[in-house]
This record gives sequence, structure tokens and C-alpha cells, in this order.
Amino acid sequence: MRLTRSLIPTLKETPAEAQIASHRLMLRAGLVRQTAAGIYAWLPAGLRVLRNIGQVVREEQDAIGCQEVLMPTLQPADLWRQSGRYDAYGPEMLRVKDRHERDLLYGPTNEEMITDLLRQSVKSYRELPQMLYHIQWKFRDEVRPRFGVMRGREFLMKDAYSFDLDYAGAVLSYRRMMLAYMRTFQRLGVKAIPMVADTGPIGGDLSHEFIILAPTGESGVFFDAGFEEIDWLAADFDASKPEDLERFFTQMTSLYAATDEKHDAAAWAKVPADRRREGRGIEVGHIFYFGRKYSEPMGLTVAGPDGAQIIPEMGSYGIGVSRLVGAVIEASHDEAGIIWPDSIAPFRAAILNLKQGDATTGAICETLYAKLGANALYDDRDERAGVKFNDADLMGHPWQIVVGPRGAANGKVELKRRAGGERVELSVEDALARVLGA
Ligand code: 5CA
Repeated sequence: MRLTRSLIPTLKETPAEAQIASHRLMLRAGLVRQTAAGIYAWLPAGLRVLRNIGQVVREEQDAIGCQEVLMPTLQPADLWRQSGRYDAYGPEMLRVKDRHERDLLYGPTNEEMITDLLRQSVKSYRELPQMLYHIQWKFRDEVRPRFGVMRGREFLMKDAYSFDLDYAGAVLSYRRMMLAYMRTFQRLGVKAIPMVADTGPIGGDLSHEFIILAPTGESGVFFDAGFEEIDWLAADFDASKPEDLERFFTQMTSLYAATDEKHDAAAWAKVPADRRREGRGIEVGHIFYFGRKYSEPMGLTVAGPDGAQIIPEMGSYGIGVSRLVGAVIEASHDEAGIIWPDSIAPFRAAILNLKQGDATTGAICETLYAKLGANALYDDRDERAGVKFNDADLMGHPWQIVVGPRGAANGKVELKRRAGGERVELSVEDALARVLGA
């Protein structure tokens, strides 16, 4: 995109309403604008990040055989009356009536709806197991929406649901999803650590929160250094093999990790001192096994091999896709601005024309822009170099290709890596190769 033709309204001043870095930077870099308390419009650059995160999440869900669907945002209240949650949910649920006075609600999550869909379509044990997900907007009327998209009222979630014939099957689905999550977060360029969470009324030991390390996080965390060392993408775990899932789960749960609420001093003392890590974190995912909590009251059954009815065992698995935009920024920024991981940056590179109107720099910039296409944001504004440098740092593109008149006269550009700040002078071809190769 050409910056002069784009709606990327960067701000020099820090907006007064923003208390934490990611909220400030998302407003200053022109990613989002608030339209009502806890509700945001995604502007072009912000939407690209949101989509990129969604795409990584999608690919890793698909890779474990989880099928994508798209359920509506509006749900009939009757479904929630069947599970008993319509009254239980309280004022966080946004309730609306249609013109026929029928009760609807804006979905805060989709357990009831997916259970209803399976109830309509699945009749035999042969049709299970099933895993389904969607990436859809949710609404929760939070009392205190804050920190920008991190605690919004309307927010984008990936929510997945598993249906198995028995507990052993449900455990496999749970572990498979957990492996997909470790891969997903690593691809997003963040360190996420799974921590045992409260399971609520269902009990059991199968609920984990995934916490990204960031100094401004809401919860204190304690964990074994092992979590920083494992490369989940390289690790040899086949998500379709029960023995691999067992090995994966054992390795992961043998490492200590807990939020401050669940911290166990005795277990912590057993972690070798040089492997103890403490920090703060942000919850970006949460997974649950809950057995027959919805299938039973809602009457989801399938015929077993002997004709007897089986009530499926379920789990649900959430990732905060819009929250992740803020959480990644919390984990990856400096005083100058955002430092996007390559995998989710809105643009791979910014092209900075330091002398707008100059024939030589203009020609080089046009060449770069033609080759990079949608990967580049071309800063073609008639602005001082300092303004362009500051905005590029603020927006956090992994690469900046700086085209100044002196280098341009010799066919050279300067390539800057945002993350480490290194700069090198290169030919146009070499700069392109670096940017596209990374
Ligand atoms: N039904 C389950 C799993 S699908 C569920 O709703 N889990 S949840 O409540 O933990 O939400 C899943 C993820 O959504 C959270 O881990 C968090 O990352 C994100 N999330 C929850 N509430 C908000 C919010 N108000 N704003 C932004 N993201 C949120």
C-alpha cells in the first residue's frame, strides 16, 4: 500500500485513555479506533494483523483435523434454556428481542449451539469423534472493559469443540488440541506457557490456561525454564498417534508452571534454582474438558455398536484472537513502538523514500514497491526523514528499506531490521532477496 492512499492514522501524542503499552501503540500506530466502550473498529493495518493471526490459528487447527465452520453471532435463547445457562449467565450476556418478541442473545461462546448442530446431524458412534472450530465475534458485557482489545466487550475468538465416545477419547482430543496450541503460539512468535486452571463444577485435571509472558501481564507466573527451551515445531510429535500425544503431555506436564493463585511452594522448591523463572503473563487461550455437561441436558446421543445410546464426552478450546494482537505487542515492543514478529506483521517491509519528488529515489522506490507488492507499505508522503523513521519504528514493520539520495545515486539502499536495529547498505536486488527470504 502507498501510505498517502491508506487509512493508517498514526498519532504523535499518546492518547490519554490508554493505560498500557499495547493500547497506546495500537491507537498510535493507527491499527484500531474505539467506537463504543470495549468495542473497536479495525483499520487496514490492524485488520491485516488480526487476519494473519487468524490464519496461523486456522492452519494449526486444520493440521490436527479440526474442521472449520462458521456459526452465527446471534443465538436463540431457547438453546441456552436447555443447558440451564440462560439464567445462570447474568448481566454479561447481551440479550435482544427480534420483531416477533423472540429472545435472542449475542453469543459469548458456542457450546450450546454446536451441541445442537451435532444433535441434528450425528446419529451413530461411527460418526464420532468430531472436532470443529470457528473464528467468530463474541460479546460479553464486561463491567470494566479496559486495556483496549485485551479486555473488550466485542472480541474475536477461535473456539473449538470436541465430541468423543468416551473419556479416553476426550483425553486424546484434549492433548491433540494442546499440541496444536503450543505450535500455534510458537508460530505467532510468542512464548506461551500452559498452566493448570480451575475446572469449575466439572472437576478433573483437564483445564489449562495459556499464558504469554509480558511484563505488564495481569497474573504473576512461575515456571520451569524448560518451557523456554522446547521447540514445539521441530519436536517429533505426531498429533494422530495416541502414544505421541501421551509422550507430549507427559513432557509438558512434568515441567512446573503455575499462576500466583495456584502456586505451590513445595513443588516449586523441587525445581532446580537455576531453572526457576518468574514473570507476569496474559491469558491468550483456555481449554476445558467438561464431559457431558452440555450433551446430557441437551439430549445429544448416538447409537452405540450394540444399539445402546451413548452420550458424547465434550471439550471446548478457546484462543483470544483479537486479544492476541494486544498481547503480542505487550510482549514485543520498545520505546519507539511495536516490533512485529515476521509471521503476523501487517507489512513485511516499509519503503522509506527520504526525498519524495526526487527522480532517482522515486524510481528505486517504485521498483521495490512493484516487486514487494502487498508485502510492502510505501511511505511516499512528502514528510521529513525523521517523521518517516519514527512512524516506521512505531508501526513495527520487521524490515525498513531506506532509500536516500546519496545511496540511490549508486543504486544502494539501507536495510534496517526493526528487532535488533542492525542496518546494512545493499543493492536493491540484495535488499529484496533479504526481505522476501526472511
Ligand atoms: N467456551 C470457552 C472455550 S471456547 C471459553 O469461552 N473460554 S474463555 O472464556 O476462557 O475465552 C477464551 C479466550 O478468549 C480467553 O483465553 C481470552 O484469550 C479470550 N477472551 C475472553 N474474554 C475476552 C475479552 N473480554 N476480551 C478479549 N478477549 C477475551
